[in-house]
Amino acid sequence: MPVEQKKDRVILKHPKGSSVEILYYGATVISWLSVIGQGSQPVECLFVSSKAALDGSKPVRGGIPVVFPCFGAPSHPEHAKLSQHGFARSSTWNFDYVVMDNDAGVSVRLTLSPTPAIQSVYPHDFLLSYVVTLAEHQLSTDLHVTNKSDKPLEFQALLHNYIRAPANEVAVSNLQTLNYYDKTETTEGAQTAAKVESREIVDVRRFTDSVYENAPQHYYVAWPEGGVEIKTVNFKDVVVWNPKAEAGSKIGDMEVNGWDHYVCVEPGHVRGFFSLEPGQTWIGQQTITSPGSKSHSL
Ligand code: TA6
Repeated sequence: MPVEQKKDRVILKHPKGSSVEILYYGATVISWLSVIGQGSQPVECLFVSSKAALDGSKPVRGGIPVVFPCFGAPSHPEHAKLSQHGFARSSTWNFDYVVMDNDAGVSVRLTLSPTPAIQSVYPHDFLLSYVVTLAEHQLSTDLHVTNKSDKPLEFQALLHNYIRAPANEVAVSNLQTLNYYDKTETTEGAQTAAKVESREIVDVRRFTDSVYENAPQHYYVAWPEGGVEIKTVNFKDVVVWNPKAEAGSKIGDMEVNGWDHYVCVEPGHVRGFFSLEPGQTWIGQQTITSPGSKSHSL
């Protein structure tokens, strides 16, 4: 069955063996099993902490959380009542319909409209839709934001990818010469000055929390036994994050040494706010390809 709807999630299965699992809570992709070689067993490409809550009690620690309408601590006057990373990842989305179901791929659409809980903290009328598409070796996740109100909707959006990888051997490329903001140096809310990325290859051997601005929207995340390629549209910025023990040990739902098993490479529009005119729709797209990932055993 290519699309299996369950009580709290939907599971997409590709005829060649890959699969993806999406919780309705947060529209959070919590598993992407991708087939690597012909006839090989699918490999899990995403990291979810063994201590993650999957019952809707709090945002999932791992997978692909959807960040909207603010990234990080709220800074926009309209976001004053929101929690870090906004409400999209902690709201229950609706299964809308199957977009595609054939040998090329399986795709579903989920939606989120203002619930009473959202309306109590956020003044805008909007429609979010999230289209998740599974191909044999690729996962695409597209966020559509429609402004249903009569005034401009100013937002940030980001796809918080937890890529399963041996963190100390990861190399993220295509970031050289970009301006970035080092959040490991900021105190609460303080802004750091921009740095310029001088490295051809960015690693996460130490605590890393870097917000790259005006990025190329095409990244390689490589490690000795595999890697993924990320291509995006409209996500002008990208964040690279790994808390290491320094910050990771303070994260309540992070498994012990969990930070050794992932790197977050997060396409977003997070420097500044996108202003969406009434009635208009903005679409941020990403496609992650697992060309040669081999199993990364924990
Ligand atoms: O995207 C990186 C980041 O903004 C880090 O600063 C860290 O806070 C991470 O997100 C996780 O945030 P969370 O609210 O999920 O604990």
